[in-house]
Amino acid sequence: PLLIFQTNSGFMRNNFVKILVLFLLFGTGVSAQDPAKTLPADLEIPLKYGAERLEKRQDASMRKFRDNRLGLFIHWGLYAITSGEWNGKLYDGPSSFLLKSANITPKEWMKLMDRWNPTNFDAFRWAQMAKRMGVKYLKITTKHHDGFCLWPSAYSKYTVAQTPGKRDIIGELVKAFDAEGIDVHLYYSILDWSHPDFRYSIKSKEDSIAFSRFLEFAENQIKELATRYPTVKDFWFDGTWDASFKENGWWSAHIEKMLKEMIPGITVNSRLRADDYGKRHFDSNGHLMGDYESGYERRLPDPVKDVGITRHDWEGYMTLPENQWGYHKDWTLSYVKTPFEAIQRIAHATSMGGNLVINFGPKPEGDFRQEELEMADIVGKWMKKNGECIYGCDYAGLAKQDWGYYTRSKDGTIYMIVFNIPYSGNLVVKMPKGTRIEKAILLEKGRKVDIVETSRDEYNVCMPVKDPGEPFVIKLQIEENVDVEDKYWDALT
Ligand code: 2OX
Repeated sequence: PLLIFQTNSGFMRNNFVKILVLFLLFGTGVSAQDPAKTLPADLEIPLKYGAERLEKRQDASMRKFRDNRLGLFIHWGLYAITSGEWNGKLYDGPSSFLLKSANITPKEWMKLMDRWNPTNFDAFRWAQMAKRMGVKYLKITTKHHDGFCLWPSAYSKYTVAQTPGKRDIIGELVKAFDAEGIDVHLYYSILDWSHPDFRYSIKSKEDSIAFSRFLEFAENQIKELATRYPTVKDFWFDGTWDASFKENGWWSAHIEKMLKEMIPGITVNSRLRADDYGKRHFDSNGHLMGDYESGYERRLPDPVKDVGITRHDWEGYMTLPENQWGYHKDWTLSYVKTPFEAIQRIAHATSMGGNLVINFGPKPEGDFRQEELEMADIVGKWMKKNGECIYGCDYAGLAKQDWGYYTRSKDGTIYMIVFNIPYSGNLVVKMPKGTRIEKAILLEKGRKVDIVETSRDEYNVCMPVKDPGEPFVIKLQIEENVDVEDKYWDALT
């Protein structure tokens, strides 16, 4: 039926066809996070605010972003003071949503500012903890949805400067983390519950004028952050899902361009971006906007079904409880992930060519909770031993096996990160045609591990130890372009 339309000429008709084709290909239910199906070039619709490029960025800053692999998210703000409780009632949703869930007015909420005085906050201690944990970057909330700013912004009256604490939290963190050689990424929420000009949708001329003023305010703050903290490596935007924002895709393209002019090499997340038609993350032609996909929040891509994500850079986000970002006093309300579960997610992300960011929500005084310190400690110890299978590593291109995850280093070494030990004691590896496993070595002890070729391009890697007591890593040295003697018979079926 499409061919009939295509015999008609004219630009409008042509675009109509393209949009129709887009609709037929993508439907309407495709989530922004789906690795994109792409169109043949001649079916693409012209976009002013779509993707900047079709391939991964390969410059030094992007390579550093990618090689970092493990990051620490910190959500800190007034919600830490409430710790999930309002007027004696405990709310089990995210403490950072208390303003909404407890129906608190911004004016009432901002009275918490009188109690912001984090006397135990020591940016250097935070940086040392991050170093011990093995994270290569920090993502810090400069302004969360409530609008409270952790830096003394000239454009808001809701900032640290108007609290008893006074200190510029962002400034101190940038200084301390820079000194430790840990990259700093700035989180900024567009969604703002306390700014009078914020709108969820544009229903009138007045809304339109107010939201334009709001975008100007946000731009001023973003510019202010980039000017005050020029050593930061990334801006991470959140709260961009509302209709008002989606109708202003031009602004998101403008902000990306502005930041890239202000701070050469800077990276921005796909969540910043909407295109001409309000399509987010991936543009109307299916191409990733921003520098990396940022939709895997509190979940990770399926290692088999979502393997298409390996075509893009991406970053996933993990909370310790089911859904708490800021400090909440009661962690019995949901399951809390253990350090080994976090380590499994780190391996999972790297094995699919992505980064993992683990979130902590410090207490109002500036201390981390016990569970977080323990997480930092155990993750750090594991990374210290096994980090070479994570940092600088990528998708290995091999079929997922039940024992765990593969990663591949730049020199071509394959890592097997083993989480599940089979009863047989044999770890199955299926190699591509024309390659051969030359040698298998236990990463930690450097000891040789037995390998048995079991059939065409298939091997058993024999379990080197009975119970290692923690996830362990086997390195495979691979020989490529080998002419394998054809000793196997294919089945006739
Ligand atoms: C989810 C459902 C309804 C409204 C908002 C959300 N939401 C908020 N999803 N994610 C967020 C923010 N992103 C995380 C990184 C946190 O900052 C969280 O507040």
